[in-house]
Amino acid sequence: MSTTRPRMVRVVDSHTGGEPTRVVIDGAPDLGGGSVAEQLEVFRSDFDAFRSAVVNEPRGSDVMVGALLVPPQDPTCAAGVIFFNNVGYLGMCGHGTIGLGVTLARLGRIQPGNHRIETPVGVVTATLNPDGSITVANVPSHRKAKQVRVDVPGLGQVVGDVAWAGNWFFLVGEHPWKLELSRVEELTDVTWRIRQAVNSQGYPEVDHVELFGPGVAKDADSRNFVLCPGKAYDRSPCGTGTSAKLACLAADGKLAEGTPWIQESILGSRFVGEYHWIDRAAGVVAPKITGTAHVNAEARLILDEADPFCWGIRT
Ligand code: PYC
Repeated sequence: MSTTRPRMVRVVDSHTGGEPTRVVIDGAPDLGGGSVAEQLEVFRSDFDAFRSAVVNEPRGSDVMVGALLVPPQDPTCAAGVIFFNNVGYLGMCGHGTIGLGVTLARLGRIQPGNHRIETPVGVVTATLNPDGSITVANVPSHRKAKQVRVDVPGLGQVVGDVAWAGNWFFLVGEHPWKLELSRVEELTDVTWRIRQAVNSQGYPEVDHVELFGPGVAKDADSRNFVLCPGKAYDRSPCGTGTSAKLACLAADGKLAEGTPWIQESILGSRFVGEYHWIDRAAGVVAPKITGTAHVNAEARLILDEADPFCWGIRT
């Protein structure tokens, strides 16, 4: 039996289109200040066990995304945030920013209007709209490589674009797979193989893979399946993934500036995206994503050193 008093961590859970976010609001380690990018490095090197304790089993699951509130360095920001998952850290997280927005609104920490938030990859803006939805103005996004051919063992050649939108994506539009929830195991298997091939064939930075197909709802422009870095699939349409799609559509001249793009997830939940050019010649866009989230738990996590799985099950 441990004599150390268990540590208590206050969290608020929400889901955005089915994808969970767990915001840590109290009991987190002190990361020492500085920019949020600098605080992420301290989190990664000194407190990675805390990440695992919050999101991994037995308290969390492979699909859980954590959000650690930290002091922003930028004085114009309402908050700083570091997003993390079952295997590490995210640059940005669109569904997580929407979850963070409804969480802060529930706690009375933000009112309707615009709120700047510092992330490790730049400042984003979360707008709490009068109807309770959140619009996220994401970091500048661009396509790095068009129509990259990769040889995927067991699948043959797959062609896709590489794009940055706060995380790195490989986006595949032409493929034989049906984007249906009942096929999640097959979709996970193929996107995992694609990711490994993309990583070994020139793009080691890519850690998300997206398959696109036609929307199922009449008004949807597209449906996607998004594989996240730790092999869980995104239940939402993925905010950074939808931003990456907007950057590719813009670069191909397939979607006009300011035109709404309805992106469905594999569950049928949706984000509405649009973009504006930042630098047309360089192909850099400012994407915006609107979605809704629902708070579904407020809890205190108990971190008891006497618990053999206090720091989560790490694979
Ligand atoms: O919504 O950007 C997103 C996201 C990234 C990973 C999971 N969700």
